Amino acid sequence: KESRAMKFQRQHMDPDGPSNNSNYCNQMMRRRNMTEGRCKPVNTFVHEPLVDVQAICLQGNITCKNGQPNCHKSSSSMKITDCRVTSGSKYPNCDYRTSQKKRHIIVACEGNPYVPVHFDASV
Ligand code: T3P
Repeated sequence: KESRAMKFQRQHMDPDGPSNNSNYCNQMMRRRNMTEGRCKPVNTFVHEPLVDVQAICLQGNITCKNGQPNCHKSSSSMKITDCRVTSGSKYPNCDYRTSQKKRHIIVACEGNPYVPVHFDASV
């Protein structure tokens, strides 16, 4: 079974990306299996080395949106792409808007090793 840490990597890690095109989210959301059963409404891909994203778990500790204490905010801004489903998108034809940004990211970490398992926000 896929661990929560592996699920984070599937849903949120693309160190070598993005291929700079407006179809990035349409392609990646499908390729990473986030368009099965429904179109996942919002999802962020991070374009930084995995070790740098894992290191966020040792950086500023903050409260997550759901009230849990295990969120961490990156000390540097990171290259990301936000994917947001368009208003006209109709499952199973999931249509996304692609927006590239540089932001601090907030992830939830769990386990031993203590690694990212959820993407909480970018700021
Ligand atoms: P997950 O917990 O699998 O990482 O909040 C619901 C989902 O939306 C959650 O999935 C994270 C995702 N999300 C992003 O990927 N980027 C964002 O900026 C926000 C707000 C949510």
